[in-house]
Amino acid sequence: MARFPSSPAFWRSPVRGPRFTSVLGLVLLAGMSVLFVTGLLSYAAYNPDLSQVNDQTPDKGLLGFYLFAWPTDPHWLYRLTQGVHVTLGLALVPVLLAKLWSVVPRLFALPPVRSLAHALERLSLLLLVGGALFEFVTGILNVQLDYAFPGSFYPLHLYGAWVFLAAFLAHVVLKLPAALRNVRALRAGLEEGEEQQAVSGTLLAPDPDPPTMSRRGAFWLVGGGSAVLFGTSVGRSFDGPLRETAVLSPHGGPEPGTGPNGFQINKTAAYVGIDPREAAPEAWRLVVTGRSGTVRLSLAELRRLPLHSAALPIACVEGWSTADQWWRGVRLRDLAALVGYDGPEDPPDVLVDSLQRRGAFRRAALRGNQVGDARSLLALDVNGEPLSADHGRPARVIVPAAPGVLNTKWVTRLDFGAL
Ligand SMILES: Nc1nc2c(c(=O)[nH]1)N[C@H]1C(S)=C(S)[C@@H](COP(=O)(O)O)O[C@H]1N2
Ligand SMILES: [Mo]
Repeated sequence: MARFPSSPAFWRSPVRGPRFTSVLGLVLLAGMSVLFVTGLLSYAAYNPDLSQVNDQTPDKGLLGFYLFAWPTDPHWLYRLTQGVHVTLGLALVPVLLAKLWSVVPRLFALPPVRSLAHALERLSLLLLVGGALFEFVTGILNVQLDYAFPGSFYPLHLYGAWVFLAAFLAHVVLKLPAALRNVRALRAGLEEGEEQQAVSGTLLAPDPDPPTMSRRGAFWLVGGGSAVLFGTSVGRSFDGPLRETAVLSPHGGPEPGTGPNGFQINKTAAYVGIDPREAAPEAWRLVVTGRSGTVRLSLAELRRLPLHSAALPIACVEGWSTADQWWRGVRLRDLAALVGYDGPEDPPDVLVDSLQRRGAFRRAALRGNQVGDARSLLALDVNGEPLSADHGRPARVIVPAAPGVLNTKWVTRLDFGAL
């Protein structure tokens, strides 16, 4: 019988046991909760309910119940929430794998279904394990491999998160009491005894092999794996030599070089097919539309409007971000005022269009609270120099606290109040 995985005696690792599983389970309970919350925040940060332009899951229905106007303060908000989401997600990979390994005998236990309740529990486990693996795989592919998906990442990762959450809640309700009991017994230094075995069924190997590693050693291995992933990822949220430590992370794009424009680039002008003639300062025109009509501005005319500065980061959904850069340009709200929004009312939303004709990204919608912030700019300069071609020359949007994807580069048109 011991030759078949359905027999408890088939599983011989002395590391397996309710305590090992419980400790990992509690770490995942805390970690996955943070991932879930930061993930939902990331979705809200896109202004998905503002315009179809921003959102590719228009049929999200009730799942959008919690959406709110993403604030512009503190200006590093998305840098923090998304840095935590991606870095923590990567660091939890060893914990997730160890947890799944620790309970794998359960997968084979016979009979497969003992009762209706047992059948429902197994179904929830299928959704739990499937959901967790799906979220980790789609998330990691997105940050490592530049959106390698059939269809869009956002709906897959969003719907997957809700399926996972439903199963996760059921699992926590069923298992948390036993997990806490096991960990308390561990801390009290009790021998792993009959009670835990009764609670947790087949996890302790009835006929263990001699240990090659203590359980403490196994915890160190998992924790060490997490620490290595953390240490080789966290640098993507910083500039300079720290970014170089993010050896497992693609650095977000081509090497940005040095000088005022020497910070992270997502996609280059050449990559997205920007025609250098269209983006040339003499040929380029900005079209601004609004309540009172349409205004066309050359770059020289734009530079004669009041110019303002703001220190703001770029924070990408992929988890990397830059430190604050000094942007200088025309306030979005001043441009809105040119086309009829100069009264005391709330600032309008805006649809931003770019010169880009290739690839998925061309346009973005910003909400009134973002347009109205004095730090939201149509930037012409960064760190004291005109924007480089790759950072969006001649003009790009920069908004405090917003995800990088809303900071449209190579802007050609702003439609205020159009949504
Ligand atoms: N037109 C256009 N604007 C764009 C993008 C793009 O692909 N095309 N990428 C966005 C994304 S996803 C990010 S993270 C930021 C990156 O800005 P940077 O390359 O200047 O760092 O630009 C945003 N603006
Ligand atoms: Mo991005």
